[in-house]
Amino acid sequence: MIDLSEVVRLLLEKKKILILAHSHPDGDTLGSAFALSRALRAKGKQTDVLCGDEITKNYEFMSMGMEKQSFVPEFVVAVDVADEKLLGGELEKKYSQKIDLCIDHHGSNTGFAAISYIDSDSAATAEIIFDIINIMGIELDKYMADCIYTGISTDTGCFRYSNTSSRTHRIAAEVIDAGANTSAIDREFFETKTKTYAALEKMALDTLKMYFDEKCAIMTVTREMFSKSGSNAAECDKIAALPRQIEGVLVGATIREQEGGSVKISVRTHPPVDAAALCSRMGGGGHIRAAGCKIEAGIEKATEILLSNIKEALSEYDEGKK
Ligand SMILES: [Mn+2]
Repeated sequence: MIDLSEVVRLLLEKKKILILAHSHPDGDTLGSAFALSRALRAKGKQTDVLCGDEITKNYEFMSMGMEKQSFVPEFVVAVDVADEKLLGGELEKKYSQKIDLCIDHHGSNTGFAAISYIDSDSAATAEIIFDIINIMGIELDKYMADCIYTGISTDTGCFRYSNTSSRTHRIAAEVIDAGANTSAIDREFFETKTKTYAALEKMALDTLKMYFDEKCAIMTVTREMFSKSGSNAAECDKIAALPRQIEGVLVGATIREQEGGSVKISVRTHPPVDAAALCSRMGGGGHIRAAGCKIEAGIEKATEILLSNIKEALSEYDEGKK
């Protein structure tokens, strides 16, 4: 793998750089993309950020802070994108096999880009972007600071998840010194629920079931619940954190019904269960404590598949204890 100064050299030798975020965007992919975009513009580059899905209102401060530029890109960079498929329909079609560089922190990254810089020790891709900006010798402005803080805080559950390192806190300290509006960002992402999300959460919690000596909790979100609550996939990301919050639970999973008879599964684990390993058995991937997969089956069948894989993962652990 190339080192970060090589990544910086590659970026600085190009003039027109397109940055791609993953579909169903989160704070890290967008914060990383927009902070990098701003930094490259400070170096006199033309840049633009594209995302396959609409950018929701709580991230609008990022897109509205950077006017669109249109150009034919010389260099295409994907940030926080673990798999080309995660670019989403249109972008995947257009840029498949045409990504020059991927900057990411998913250990499960498929290596789809011509060049990849993957650091799975980083809690967020935004930590890597922070280092890139430093190497470029650019002073962080408030906009970049807000973007990077959003990426780091959202990927660490506001500095609570086990991926949070001393480096995470050091970078947070630096972006706070650069003017990041942490209290407003924390309030927006960790202390605020839309009414539609609250309604969805209530229905989803009603479906919660415990398995395997109550070490596993599973919640199901149907399409009907989306339409009844008025919520949508974009605002229901944080729902995946709920099952693991119950005491004694080592594996929390959320099954979300999709259009066309498939489901998306989000898995959150506590040690010693490896969420990425569990999801990779079902064709997905992610991080050690947070991962996901898609199953081409209805809720009932998908639940069976999920349960048998969780059972196996938990029994490996029980055997390890013997
Ligand atoms: Mn991330």
